[in-house]
Amino acid sequence: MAKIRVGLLFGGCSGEHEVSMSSARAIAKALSSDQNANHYELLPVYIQKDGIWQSGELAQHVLESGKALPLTGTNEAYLPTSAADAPSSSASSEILPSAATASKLSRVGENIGWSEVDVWFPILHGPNGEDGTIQGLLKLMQVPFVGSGVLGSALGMDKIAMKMAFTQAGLPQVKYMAVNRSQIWSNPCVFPKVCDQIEANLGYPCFVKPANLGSSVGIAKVRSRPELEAALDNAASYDRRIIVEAGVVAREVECAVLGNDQPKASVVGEITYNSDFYDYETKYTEGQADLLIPASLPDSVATQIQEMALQAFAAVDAAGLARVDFFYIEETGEVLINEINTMPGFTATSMYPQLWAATGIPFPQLVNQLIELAMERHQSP
Ligand code: G1L
Repeated sequence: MAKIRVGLLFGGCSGEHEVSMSSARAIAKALSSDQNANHYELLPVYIQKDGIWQSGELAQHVLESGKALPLTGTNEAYLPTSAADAPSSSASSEILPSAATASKLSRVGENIGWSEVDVWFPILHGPNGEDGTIQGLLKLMQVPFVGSGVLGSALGMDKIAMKMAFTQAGLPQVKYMAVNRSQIWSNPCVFPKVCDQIEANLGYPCFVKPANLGSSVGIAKVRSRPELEAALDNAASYDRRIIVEAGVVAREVECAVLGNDQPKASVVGEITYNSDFYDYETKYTEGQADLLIPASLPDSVATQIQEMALQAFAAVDAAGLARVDFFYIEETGEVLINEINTMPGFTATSMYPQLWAATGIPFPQLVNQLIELAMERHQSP
């Protein structure tokens, strides 16, 4: 049987370039594992931090080395063999365009072997990858891709729209308020009123977050009016839409979902960390957060979390996979949904694959299933 050609789209313009890289490397490794190597052929496509697309040997090299490309110069030195060794610059430029030429070519994806790909793995995060834009592109091209479509990806990215979908589905959440950049910046009469409302409705501590960023950039925990004002101003520099959430004292538990129309929920895991709250630093610094799988919870609570995870998955029209994060308030037994992540961290040590490993689906098999789910959804959208 012919091999399935898997396009691995990774890197990207967001702050999560490195996470994307390590997730892509883990997926690439799974696809070339003993049990998978005969079934799949890998076609890596790398998006540089400046948005330039690279395929072929260059992308392969980035994937293998795990190192981002520098943004200036011709990148020829970074090619492992033939192109870098080519005798004359004119000859090598035929094999690999200079950065300037490449930007003209690859911005529109001209040198990418689009038609050679059977299924895409869009391992991208942030404003230009997880908000449904890449999914829209792949949908227009009519090729199967892993994960949620345009709607699910967009709702999974915008914290305000996500919470509205959860409210509509009857899922309990922490109190929150949506704020616009214009309420913070444009009108000096409006801003104090907005802050008054936040204080009255949510109190301190509360969390200020840009609505639309995949990472934790621009997030702040605030405990006073001056901190609130500064945090709103700062968050407004990242996004037009800002969300303020009431702080809760709770355990943070997560559940993985896998499937399309009949999705399954994994065992529940817990995350604990050393810093005051889960910031960008903690999120990506090895050893600062600990995963406890399965979480030590009463059975009834674990079951409730799994049910809520499946409801959340359906509420945002997710597909393929999602990690759903919750607050568990031990004193009252309450479970609140925090957020759904339609593109969770996907390294071998990330929560999502670990949850499935503990539920009986090892990493390579998980990658297999995701590809099958992508094909299935493409056939009956
Ligand atoms: F393609 C999948 F499976 F849908 C997928 C896409 C993206 C899985 C995981 C991710 N993860 C990310 O993109 C990342 C945010 C962890 C790296 Cl940037």
